[in-house]
Amino acid sequence: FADCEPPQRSRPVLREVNFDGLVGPSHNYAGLSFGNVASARNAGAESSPRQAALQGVRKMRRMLGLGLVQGLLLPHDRPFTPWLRELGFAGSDDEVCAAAWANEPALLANVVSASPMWTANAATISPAPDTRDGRCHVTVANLSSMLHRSIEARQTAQQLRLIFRDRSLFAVHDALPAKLTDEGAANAMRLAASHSDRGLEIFVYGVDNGGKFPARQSRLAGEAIARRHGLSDEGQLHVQQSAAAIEAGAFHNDVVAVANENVLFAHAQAFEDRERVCDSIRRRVPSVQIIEAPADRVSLADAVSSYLFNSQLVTLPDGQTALIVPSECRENAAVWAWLNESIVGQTAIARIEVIEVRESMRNGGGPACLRLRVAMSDAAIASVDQRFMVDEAACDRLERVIETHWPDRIAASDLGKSELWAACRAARQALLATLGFRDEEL
Ligand code: SUG
Repeated sequence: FADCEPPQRSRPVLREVNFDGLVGPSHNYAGLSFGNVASARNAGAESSPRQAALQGVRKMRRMLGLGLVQGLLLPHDRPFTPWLRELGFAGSDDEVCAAAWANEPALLANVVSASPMWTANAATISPAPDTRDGRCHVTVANLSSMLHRSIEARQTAQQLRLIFRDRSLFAVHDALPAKLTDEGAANAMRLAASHSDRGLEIFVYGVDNGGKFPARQSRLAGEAIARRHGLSDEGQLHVQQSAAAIEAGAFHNDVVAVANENVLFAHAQAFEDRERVCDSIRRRVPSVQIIEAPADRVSLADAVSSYLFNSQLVTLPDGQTALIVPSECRENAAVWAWLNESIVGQTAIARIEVIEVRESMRNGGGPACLRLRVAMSDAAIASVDQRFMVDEAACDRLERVIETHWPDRIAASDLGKSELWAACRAARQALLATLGFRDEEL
């Protein structure tokens, strides 16, 4: 009987690839992100770059073990002296760093930061089914709200152009002008019947209205991205993040909401105009399942300290939806009780996996911050530069290079030491050599 049916128009099946940021050898706690309460709380504490990077690789292994497709983005060149040279510091690399440290330690801290590890902030992605020309569009984030993060765009663009090199399948756009503050996929969500279907892309922006913390994503940035990516009017929604969420320390939307296929998992106070937002989503994605945490079960403070919504919400190969939560969720009684009593098995979320990314969490970066998700067809996956794809053997290689070269500890006073700068450069060189990159490529 099936044979008599008209042939279905072929529509490629898309799978989500998570590109995790490998934690760089300079990972430290410099308290650089105003409005990010974890970054402020841990300012000056001793970090462990080696542990941080190993935690990241273990996370990638867990994802592979779940049958998911995994990629990675590389740590940037740190300390990034070209930026200090633009500010007028001169001499050898070490002289430039020493002069910056003597002049204003914060300047050096900016170019030492390992912040490119949070690849949810690398770019905004519009998968092929959503765009006018049928290509996957990528806009590099300018990250212009925070000085240390504004340094990232150039090196990020370079990597993304290497990865998504097939121009018949991908379009990589440069960052927007700095005034249109843009923090990438951390403030964008996509809802669709499935990854392969045309989706609704939700851009979440903040408004500065005299609160104590800055809004880091502008409405104009989301609108510009939707335009340059060629999204239809029905395929985009621009939503205001609630001022209460920003004030509680949700400096990105992905601290209070996450979406996957037709599931939206969010705190009830994530958006400014909750009813209207939910209504328009339901109208445009009829199959949507909205799972909300009520404030009387999970307060905004609990959401921010546990990073419940910074979990990865993923579809497993058997079709089940899993929530990959940071271990801090298990340590928060309210969050853990709510998840187990009301969510797992009672909603679309069938399963919870707990992972440990404590070193990153202490800078305000949970599991979802550490990954850039890109829904791609198998042909598109095959077209990417395979040096950025990760399997078990690649994890082995990464662990070996991290164990050999990543600093064990970094204390605040180490940032000004030439031994640390040399160690960071050598570690990155060893990584690039291990993965087969030539110097001039990155
Ligand atoms: O931009 N922390 C990052 C954390 C980014 C988390 N990303 C997402 N939510 N998607 C930030 O605030 C702290 C660096 C320091 O203080 O040393 C920092 O940059």
